[in-house]
Formats: sequence, C-alpha cells, structure tokens
Amino acid sequence: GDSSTDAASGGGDSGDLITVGFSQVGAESGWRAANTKSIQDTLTKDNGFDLKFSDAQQKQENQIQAIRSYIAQGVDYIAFSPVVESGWDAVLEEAKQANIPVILTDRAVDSEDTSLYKTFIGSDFVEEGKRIGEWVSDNLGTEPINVVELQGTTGSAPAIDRKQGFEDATKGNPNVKIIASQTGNFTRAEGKTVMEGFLQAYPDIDVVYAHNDDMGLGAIEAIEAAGKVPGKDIKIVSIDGVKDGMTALSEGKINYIVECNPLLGPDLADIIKTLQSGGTVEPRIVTHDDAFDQAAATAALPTRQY
Ligand code: GZL
Repeated sequence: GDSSTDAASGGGDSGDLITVGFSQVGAESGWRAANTKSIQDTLTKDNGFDLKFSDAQQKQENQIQAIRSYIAQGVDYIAFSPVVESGWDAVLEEAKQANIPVILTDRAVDSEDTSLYKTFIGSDFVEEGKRIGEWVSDNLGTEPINVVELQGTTGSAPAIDRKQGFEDATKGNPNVKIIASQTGNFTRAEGKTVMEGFLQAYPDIDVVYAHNDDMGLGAIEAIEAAGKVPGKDIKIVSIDGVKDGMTALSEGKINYIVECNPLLGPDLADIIKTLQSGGTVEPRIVTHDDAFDQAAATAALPTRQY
C-alpha cells in the first residue's frame, strides 16, 4: 500500500494487515487450549491480521522476552494473558514508549498505572469464587464440612481472586471449614499429586474446591485410586466448564461448575479493529460466565463449543 497505509499498519511488509504479537501463558489446561484456538482461529489473515503467537510454558520471563521481541519487531498491537499479576510495569513501560498499545486478555496485572494497557478483557474471578462458595454453603454447608482447596498458579489473578471469592461467600457459615489449601498450578497432573497428599493427611475430607476443572479431574483420579467415589464420598466443585469437566459433571463425579469463558478471540479482534479505526474501548470488559449443576451440564454438553 502507499506510505500512509504502511504507517497505519505499522509494517510495510505486512501490507494492510494489522500485526499483533500475542504472548500466551502456556498449554497447561483444557481451558488454555480452547483460549489459544479461539485467538488463532479469529486473528487470521482473512480477518485482516498478521498474528505472531508465543507459548511461555507458564514462565513470566518467557512472556517478558516475547513482549520485548514484539516491541523490537514494531508490531501494531501487543496482547497477552499475564501468567502472574506482578512484575510487568517495566516491560509495559517499554511498549508504551514504543507507542505500541497493549491489551490484557484473560488475566490481570497489578500495575497501578492503568495507562500501561488499553483494556483488560476477562472473567470476574472473585465472582466465580463467590458463586462456587455460595453453592457449597447452601447445598453442602447444611452440616459441618471439611473443604480442601486446589489453588491455581501461585500469584496468578485467577488463583488469588477465586480463593478470595470463596472465602468471602463462606466465611459467614461456620459449617464450612477449609482444612487445607495448596497450588496444583492449574494442571491435571499436579492436581492429582496434591490431592493424593491431602488424602494421606486428612481422613475426613468432604469437599474439594478446585480452581479449575483440570485439577478437579486430577483429584477424581486420586480419589478413585484411594477407593472412594468422587461426587459422592467426596464432593468436587470447580471452575472453567471445559468439555472433560462438564462430562464429569454430567456423570456425577463433579457436583457443580462455574464456567469461565475462554472464547476471547472475537472480542480481541473487535477491540483491535476499534482501536485501529481511532475508536476507544472500555478499560475493563467482563466476559459472561454461566454455572452448571448435573442436569444443566447434561443438557448443555451437545452444543458446547469447547
Ligand atoms: C482463567 C484462566 C485459568 C483457567 C485455567 O481465565 O486464566 O488458566 O481457569 C487456566 O484452566 O489454566
């Protein structure tokens, strides 16, 4: 295109495509796989994007390195899901100095300076934890119950907020007691290992609160290996609503799931196109989450997109 087009698209070689550098957390869970697919399926050349995508294997230093490489390449936009909340101010300042707008998807940063990014689009994790806590308190907390908690990645917004939300919703019910809480890093394998430890240490566990379905599915394996029936001897509640989780819920091995919608690709594309055409976007866009019991999961499964 002519020089004005090239300037607008931020790179002569990519013609009129909008170049976007995306730094993804990793590939730790079914949720993450669905989130990655949504972004890669939407930010395509046919839709006007030249997407550069990197997987950080859940390491912050890899994300910072990826963001620095996008700045060096002079992309038009940077988008990322920060693996943990803290430690981003320096690299986000570098993007700001390079006049490259940054969009946060999925997880938040704890930077005080909100001029460091254009918007944060993602679920309200405190609300997710609260909804789980309310369900546990109302449905299981009618008698004293011992709860063990499988936390997400230490220092990540979802882990911090889901823990807070659950505590907020259950602190008023003396029947609900959290007897142990440990990170399973959002993975099935680590969720299983931590649950094995809990089963060794605590003979009277009533409920598992898993910060995501994948750790809940790992807990199911550990509970069954211990000769107990998941969903009956030990109840399980979790967050995400991925296919394997919803299947376990429809089979009664998980008892309640609050969804966390991973399909953020279309919203990300809309946000970038709005900014590219000189528009403005809300600083905080909250994605809608549904909640499911066994009957609702069975009904929803046939048409689930992820
Ligand atoms: C939540 C997302 C979390 C999911 C996990 O938006 O950041 O990370 O709940 C995923 O499954 O690993």
